Amino acid sequence: MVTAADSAECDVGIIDGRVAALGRDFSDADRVIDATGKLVLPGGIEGHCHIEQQSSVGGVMSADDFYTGTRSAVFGGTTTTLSFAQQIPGEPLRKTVQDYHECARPKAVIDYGFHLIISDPTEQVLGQDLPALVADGMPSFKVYMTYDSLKLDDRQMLEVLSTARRCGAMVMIHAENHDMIKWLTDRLLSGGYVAPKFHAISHADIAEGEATHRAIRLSQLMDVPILLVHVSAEDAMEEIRRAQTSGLKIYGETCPQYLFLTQSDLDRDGAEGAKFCCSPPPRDEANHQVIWRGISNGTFQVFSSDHAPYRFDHTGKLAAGPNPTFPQIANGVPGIELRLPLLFSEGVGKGRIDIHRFVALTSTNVAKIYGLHPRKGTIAVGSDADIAIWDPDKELTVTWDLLHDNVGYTPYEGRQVKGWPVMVLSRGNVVVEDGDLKVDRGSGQFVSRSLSQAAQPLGRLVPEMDPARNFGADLLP
Ligand code: DUC
Ligand code: ZN
Ligand code: ZN
Repeated sequence: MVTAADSAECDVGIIDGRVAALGRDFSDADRVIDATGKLVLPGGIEGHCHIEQQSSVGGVMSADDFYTGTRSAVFGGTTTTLSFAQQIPGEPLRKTVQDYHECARPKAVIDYGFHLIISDPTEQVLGQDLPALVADGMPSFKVYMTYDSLKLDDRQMLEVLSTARRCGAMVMIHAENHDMIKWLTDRLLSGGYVAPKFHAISHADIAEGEATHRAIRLSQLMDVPILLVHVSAEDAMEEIRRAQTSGLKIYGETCPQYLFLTQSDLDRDGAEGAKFCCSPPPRDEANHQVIWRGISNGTFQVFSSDHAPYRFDHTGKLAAGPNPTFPQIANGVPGIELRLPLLFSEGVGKGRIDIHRFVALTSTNVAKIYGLHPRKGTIAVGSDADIAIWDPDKELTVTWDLLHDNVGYTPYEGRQVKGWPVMVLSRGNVVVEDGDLKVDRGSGQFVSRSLSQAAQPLGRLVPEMDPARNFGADLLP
């Protein structure tokens, strides 16, 4: 049995869905699962995925609903998902969230929660709706610095950060410089450079670095922690590292596509490259090494899939036609099922990280940052019995046929992996066993989350925000 901190050769006793005891030779159980020779780990927590949500480009619906999305997650060792509830401008935020609840409740096979996406931070939203939803167990939201339909300007970002500080919520930030991307896109299109591979050129590495720097400074002015999501490259990563070294509460997330895919994957025949278009885009092998460094030295606390699944047909990647120009392609790659096996195989298996860091990155830190710990993210007395039993020696060649999503392809086709979850429990119920799903649709439950320590302000004010040094002006929320 392994957690982020410890390992022990022991039995795990489960009563009423929770871990009741850790010890030896618990014999009088209704059911005994023999995990000899296996690793018993906390179930993964997927902190970033898009399920039954429209794409930010083209507005197409994701290929996975809450049934196929959570089914795919659990076969890969994940027992909780946090997907997004995306604000629809003009519609009350609570109504939007209710709609996502209605989608998830009858379908999810594991527990789930929602982060809010705020694209229209009106006074009503910031003053009333968001604080109410935070109090209702959704203490995290995402904002975008790019995409025409989602982008907030710096002033709006400050208002959102100020609200987060007031309510104790965690803000996730998609950091890319919108105008750099737009300018590059326009120049590429007018030069006739329209193929999917030019998506990677338009979303320049320095556009991510610049916006990451700016997001950190905005959060510093407001004295509120932030989490930079889907970090792809050295420039952005070093901004985060520098901020952390100076003592700021800045968190970082990265994803499999920044370890295993490159921009060359976008350079395939016809529209095939569209399968690999995500934002930020995959970079190059040198950046893979950099991202591994950030995973092993603790710059990244969270490893997520950013599962944003679109089929390679008219419902998804090819919604604009069989040969879309790069800005017409829905952004995102699938990965919810392979997130843990890829990191286990290449990280733990190849000695880049130890098993405790693996658990921290994929489960415990996610639980801590988003207010799920200690109920989830660990195996401890009183925690939910969300458990993945891993065979560390099981070897597989990835092919989409093995997976349980509704996407029709995987960007990781043909990769060899060693280590696979062979049995998965959610609140003590066996969900996956012998390659079969053992529960019905709707067996997952919404998890109400609490405020996390990670999201609470540092209390370190820049001079201009500090009444002791700004002639007594009271500016903070
Ligand atoms: N941002 C995400 O978080 N996911 C998919 C695409 C995007 O831009
Ligand atoms: Zn994003
Ligand atoms: Zn995403």
